[in-house]
Amino acid sequence: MSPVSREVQDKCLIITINHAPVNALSHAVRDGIVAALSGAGSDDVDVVLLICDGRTFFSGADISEFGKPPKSPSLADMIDALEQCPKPVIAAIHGQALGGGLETALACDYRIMDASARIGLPEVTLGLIPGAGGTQRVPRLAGMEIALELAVSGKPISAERAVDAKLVDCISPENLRQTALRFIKQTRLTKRPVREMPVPIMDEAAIEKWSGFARKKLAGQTAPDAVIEAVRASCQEDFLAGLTRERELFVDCMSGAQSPAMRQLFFAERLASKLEVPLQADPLSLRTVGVVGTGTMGVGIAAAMLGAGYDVIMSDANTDALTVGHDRVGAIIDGDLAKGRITGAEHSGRHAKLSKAQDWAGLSACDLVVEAVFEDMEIKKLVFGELDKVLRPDAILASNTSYLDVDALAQLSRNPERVLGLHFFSPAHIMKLLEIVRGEQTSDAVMVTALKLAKSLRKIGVVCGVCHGFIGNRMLTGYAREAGLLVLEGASPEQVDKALKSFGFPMGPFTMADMAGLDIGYANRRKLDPRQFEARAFHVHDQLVEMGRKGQKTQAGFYRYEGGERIPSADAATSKIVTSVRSREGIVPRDVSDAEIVERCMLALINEGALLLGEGIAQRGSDINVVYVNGYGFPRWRGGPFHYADALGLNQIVSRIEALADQHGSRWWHVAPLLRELAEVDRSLSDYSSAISQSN
Ligand code: T1G
Repeated sequence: MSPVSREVQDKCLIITINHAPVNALSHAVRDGIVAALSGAGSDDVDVVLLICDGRTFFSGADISEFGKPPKSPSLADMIDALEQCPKPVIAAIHGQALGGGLETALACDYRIMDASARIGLPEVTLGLIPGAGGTQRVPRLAGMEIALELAVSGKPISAERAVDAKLVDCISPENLRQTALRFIKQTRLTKRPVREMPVPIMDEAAIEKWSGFARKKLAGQTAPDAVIEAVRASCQEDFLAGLTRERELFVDCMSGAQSPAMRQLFFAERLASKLEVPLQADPLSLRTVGVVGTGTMGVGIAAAMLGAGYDVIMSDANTDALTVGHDRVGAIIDGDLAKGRITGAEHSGRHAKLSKAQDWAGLSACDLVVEAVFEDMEIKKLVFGELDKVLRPDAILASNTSYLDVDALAQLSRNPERVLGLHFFSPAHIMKLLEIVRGEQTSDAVMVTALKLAKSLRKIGVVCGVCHGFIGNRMLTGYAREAGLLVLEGASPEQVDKALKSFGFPMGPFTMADMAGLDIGYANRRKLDPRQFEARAFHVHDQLVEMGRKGQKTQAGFYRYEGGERIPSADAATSKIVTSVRSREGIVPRDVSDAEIVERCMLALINEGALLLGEGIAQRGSDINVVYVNGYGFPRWRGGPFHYADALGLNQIVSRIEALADQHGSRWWHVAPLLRELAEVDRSLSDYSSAISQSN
């Protein structure tokens, strides 16, 4: 059945689209709208109303159709049909009109928008540019500044801003359909195609501003420059020439390597929070969340929970720390109000939902408690033991541990099935990634509840099994190991950081280590079995810590940080330490190329990821892309470690790892069995799923 229906009411042809889940402009929708418009020529029709059922107006072109043979009518054909319709067309927008959805509305003669709706051009987040006239129509209606803001930032704007910018004619305070029909009755409607509006005035200042934004915030991505070029073309050429230029630039982006990488991530991020083997369990109800430990992580977790509407009770053995932590959460709420992110009502509501427990019993009403105390198993065991006594048997007990054995913690509970890991990433109220660590005994109901919690927090919940470091931190050990060994062999920390920053990371491993605190890794390594890691790779790290150089927090680590600033400067003291460690190890430094740095760090990351995927710690390969892009700064336009590996070619990776084993020994350089297996049958790491492999 077609997702497009039509009816004529008071000489108004109402075309209604209902194409779940988000009214993407799939072929059936395009075809249905073009067919419906053919009825507009009738004398019974004076005007056309285009409106969507469901939760939103068109969310854009159907991304899942990209890369497949195009099916007519194309989006451009549909947009032409709207613009050439002999009767005035009104678009009624609710939810979000995004990408091709907004471009469809711009091909209409009038636009009405629900007060809570938003419009945007997010194509750049997919490595694309608007390809259906958006870069030409928005500047004609609203000027270059807003066109560049929408198309380069990719962020939607509110109905209020849309009306101010003259992209939309009026806001509907309530029932959108009634408002639209009333507007039609009260307005002398004419055809007013945007393409006939005057050529926009060039705004070089806006181009410079948004080019600077792209260089800073979207470094390495090619779509931002392409979209700026397309918007620029709207001012220099007639409409059709501008449309042609937009099309050329769109095709360039579509056929490049970055868009497939970013589109793959779009779907991977939505797939990550689904279980390969669905669970038949209902989620538990969550209303009150306890957070134990009020350091940076605890504060972020509390703020995130408040932002999702939960009541939050904070607890800390140290009452001063509890007061400080509680006040820091309050400051985050106040900051959100000051920045206009929340309303006054939300601000006071969040403060009202935040409280402090004076003792363990103060947490007894919690439906979920997340412990975010110091990363020490003995301390965590103590906390779990106390919580287990005061919580209801069906209350969920979660650890925010980033490495430790969740199963060992579960053994301390009378109800181990209620225990799991919820590994947040700092700052927890901002970072989107949440590793949901499933213990051996974690119940289905707790897992389903955790996935629902992640969605309510607007985080990407990635399910993983129990191992040291779960997915992200386990892969990080290989990456950090190679970085450390490369410095021993002859590279400087600055060179390693620079090479990986050029690859696309926001910062290199040594800058990151300084930021996290070198003493954290130092303490963790002392708890590990020496066979579990390459101690040599961290001798410089250890010596720095023993000298009191713990990183940013002490204004010196691998780098120096002047005057409390966070800007790293190379430090001769570090070079001296590197030299002394090399001579102590009997290493004669050699030239190390940037290419070798990138290769060894990437292959270590990929191989460790393939090991843990083969062990079933991750459900699927694409989850590892999601974790590394959203938790560790892997460049989004490269799609994640496994997308990058698939692009390099798994056979190439296998042979390079074998060559590195010949050169550096096979203690760490041994090809993961799954990697070798997939290479042999020419399959993809990103597409691998443990469930599929079990069924095959
Ligand atoms: N195409 C296909 N599927 C889509 C889709 C789209 N445009 N948008 C969402 N989905 C699926 C998604 O995969 C998920 O599927 C379900 O809908 C719910 O999505 C020519 C070239 C609209 C803000 O970039 O931003 O137009 O997992 O979980 O959190 O110039 O979806 O349920 O199977 O995200 O409520 C431009 C992308 C396309 C918008 C809703 N448009 N979508 O968020 O739900 S390119 C976009 C979103 C284009 C033209 C260009 C969000 C949303 P499943 P969800 P949500």
